[in-house]
Amino acid sequence: MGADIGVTGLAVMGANLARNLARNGFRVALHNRTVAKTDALINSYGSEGEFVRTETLAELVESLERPRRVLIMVKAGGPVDAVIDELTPLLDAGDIIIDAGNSFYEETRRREADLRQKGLHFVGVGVSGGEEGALNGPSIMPGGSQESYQSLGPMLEKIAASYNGEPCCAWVGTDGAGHYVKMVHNGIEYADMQVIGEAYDLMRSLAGIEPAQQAKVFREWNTTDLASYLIEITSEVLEQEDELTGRPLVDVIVDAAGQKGTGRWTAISGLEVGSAVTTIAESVFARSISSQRELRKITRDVFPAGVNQAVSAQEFYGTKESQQDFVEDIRKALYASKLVSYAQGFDMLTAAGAEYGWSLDMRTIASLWRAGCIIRADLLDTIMRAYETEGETPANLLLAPEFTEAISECLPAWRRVVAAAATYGVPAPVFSSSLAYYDSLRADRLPAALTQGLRDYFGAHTYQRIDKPGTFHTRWSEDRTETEV
Ligand code: NBP
Repeated sequence: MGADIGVTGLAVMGANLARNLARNGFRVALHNRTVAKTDALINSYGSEGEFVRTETLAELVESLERPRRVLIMVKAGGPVDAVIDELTPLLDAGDIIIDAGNSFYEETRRREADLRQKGLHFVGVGVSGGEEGALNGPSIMPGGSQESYQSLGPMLEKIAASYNGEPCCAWVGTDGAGHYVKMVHNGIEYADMQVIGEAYDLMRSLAGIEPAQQAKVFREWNTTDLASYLIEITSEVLEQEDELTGRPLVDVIVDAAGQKGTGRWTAISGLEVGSAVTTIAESVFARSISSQRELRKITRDVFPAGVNQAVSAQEFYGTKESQQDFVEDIRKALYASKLVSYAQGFDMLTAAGAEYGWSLDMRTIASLWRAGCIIRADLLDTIMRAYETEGETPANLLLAPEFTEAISECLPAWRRVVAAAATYGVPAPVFSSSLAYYDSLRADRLPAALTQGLRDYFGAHTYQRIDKPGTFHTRWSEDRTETEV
């Protein structure tokens, strides 16, 4: 009997996915460029299920049932192409190559089109949940052809996380749709972490609440509509004491956030598909600024930090209970900003669906993120409800009744927090830009009218009028009369 699936690339993610497949009763053929990794996996976990050891890709392909399914889990970029190039001549029409790494969706689209010509299915699959998710049940976002999902879907659904008995895995759309959805997931993840970071910073800088005490605050918040995996683990990180110094661990960690690229891709794609993902982009920039440590040091010497920050929330609010009020305000600002980041994420999915011809179902996408992945949150149930009624999809998530209500509820607090941050010089880029996004969407008039006038002045870019159809230009350098063009 041949193996049900082959996995090539047995670093942490591939090894854990292979184990997950085997634990779920699938016969899994294993391959890794460096054979020692294959042996290490079999030696340590061989008893978990049925594994077939192979040393070459030819052997891997040889060991599989037809249609063959080969899952690639190697480093994104060149290595994926290298493996595909070696695999392709070994496969037959109808076989399926699956790329479950964090590939850029445009590369997935290119690879899919290329392999389709050769009669092969290429399925780009977004996998979220890190190492632990890969082993015990990740959130899985497959793209590729619907036909390939017939063969692959049941396997993926079996190893995926489940939420109320429903698998967090469903076909999301053709070619690169799976990797696109995963990319947007990561963009939202960047924003989720940044809003949590800003809440922590404001509580610390303006209300003097120490990390251990904040751990309790976040634990409490995890019982509110903010309930989510990231809020839960924030309390664990904040209460951790450094073994070496006895200080809160968060105080000895270098304040420069790393990034592997998916957040940046999300921001770039937002620009490309014409979706204003300001909150997500701002989160990416916040990480970039954090990493400019030398520039930050020089700037700090010129404009010392903390000079205007050493104020208590009492000064800002002027009441005795102000610290508690301030914390509640921050919770609301966090929630409202989080809603904006999800609204932007779904807005860009809608725009990308139109751009790339994917029939993305927003309700399904929200359902996939409810378990197994990093952004799992109670909020996703509310988002699903917003997309529940067919034909009544809100133009923007903020316009779904439950969100409209929540935003109105949070708004005064949100404004107070952004004002406090600006007044006392604590950076809160995402709280502020989310609020600006909301205010921009609801403004009666935007200064874009003036922008259009300026563009017409220096570049004859023309403008439209509010009172009649047509395109107009004012002869700025001549007699300043208007012409219709
Ligand atoms: P890595 O991204 O560290 O890649 C290591 C694997 O790639 C090894 O198996 C290595 O083989 C193989 N490889 C490389 Br490098 N170049 C190769 C080549 N030219 N030909 C064949 N194999 C090659 O592994 P990972 O951290 O397990 O991640 C795998 C994928 O999953 C990535 O796309 C990653 O972004 C994505 N992902 C990771 C996480 C996470 O939490 N780590 C979460 C979600 C998605 P070797 O052993 O011979 O060097």
